[in-house]
Amino acid sequence: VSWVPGTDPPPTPLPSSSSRCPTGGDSALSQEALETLAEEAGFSGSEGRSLAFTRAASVLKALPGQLSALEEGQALGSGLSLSLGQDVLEDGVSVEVERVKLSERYRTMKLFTKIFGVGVRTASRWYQEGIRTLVDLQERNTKLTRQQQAGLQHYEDLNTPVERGEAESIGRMVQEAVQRFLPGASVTLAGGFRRGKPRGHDVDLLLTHPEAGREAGLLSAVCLSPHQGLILYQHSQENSFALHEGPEPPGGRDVLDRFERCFSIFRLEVQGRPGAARGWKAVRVDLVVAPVGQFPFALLGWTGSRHFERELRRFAGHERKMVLNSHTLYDTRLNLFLPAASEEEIFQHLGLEYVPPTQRNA
Ligand code: DCP
Ligand code: MG
Repeated sequence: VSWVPGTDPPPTPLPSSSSRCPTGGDSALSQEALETLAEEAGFSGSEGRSLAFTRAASVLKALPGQLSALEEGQALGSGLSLSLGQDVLEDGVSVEVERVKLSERYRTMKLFTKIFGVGVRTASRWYQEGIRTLVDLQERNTKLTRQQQAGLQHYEDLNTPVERGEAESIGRMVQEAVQRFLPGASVTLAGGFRRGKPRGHDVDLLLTHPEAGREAGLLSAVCLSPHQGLILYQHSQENSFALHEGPEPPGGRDVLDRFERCFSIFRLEVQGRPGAARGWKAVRVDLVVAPVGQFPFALLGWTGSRHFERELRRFAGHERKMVLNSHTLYDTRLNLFLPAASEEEIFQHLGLEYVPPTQRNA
């Protein structure tokens, strides 16, 4: 059974685990290999397969210590057998990963989707139009949104990891601006940095104020007025969440939440940057404003990882019949919202032991 890119494959039974393992004998099945396959599946519009690979990568990350290829194969079996064709199982995953990495489509899709503001659909359209490089994009006068123009202009910086120190100084810059407009408001570093990662692709900052309602409009003050020269790009979205709308997850599938939010690119002064002619660097910053009553949910939702969030929400739904999102937790059996003043209380409502941010990296 082999799969056709763009379609989800039929379930493939694993060869008996005692005779061979799904990694194709001794070919290394690494987390990176699985992530490449997940990415490639996403590029082909096959979200189911992409998710299966992501899950398998995550299982691999969580496995204790050194396992034999066979044990590894057994642990990953169910997720992988659904996603890899028989031919891949036989030839070895590493052969398949190499094929993917060398393919023109994968390489071009990767190049384009790394532009801020470019998703799989746009990248795929450009690929079909025969565009292959960033220079092609410029020379052909391809129509770009303002966001994509900024993404292209700062392509190199935005694809250079943000160091923790850089994230912290941006946090302080925002904190100062916020204090000027709304004394008492707080700024919290969320995302991967809160999970203890030393570097990340952007800086996720969560803003709130201890008095409900005072936080409204804070972003336009921070994003638009003070540091004209410091913000290279920004677009804001107003808060569109209303409790009376009920417990449904906010928005469509692609909409994470409905907080007042500012997607921006900051100009960060950096000293002694090796090889750089200029003393600054463009950094992606997401600013999100949460009313204090929703803050613990927003913090939990914006700390990630994406995989942790997905699994936690799935657990809430399947095991507890509750709807968890970045705004609220709703109990569908009791028909009520469960308030929480901290992340700890959310875990308590879910009947789970508290998981500290550094253990949410799966
Ligand atoms: N998030 C989510 N679903 C999305 C977008 C975000 O659950 N569609 C949550 C989980 C993420 C957090 O928001 O961890 C921040 O998103 P990032 O994309 O910034 O991811 P990280 O901060 O975890 O990683 P990175 O280091 O790449 O920034
Ligand atoms: Mg982040």
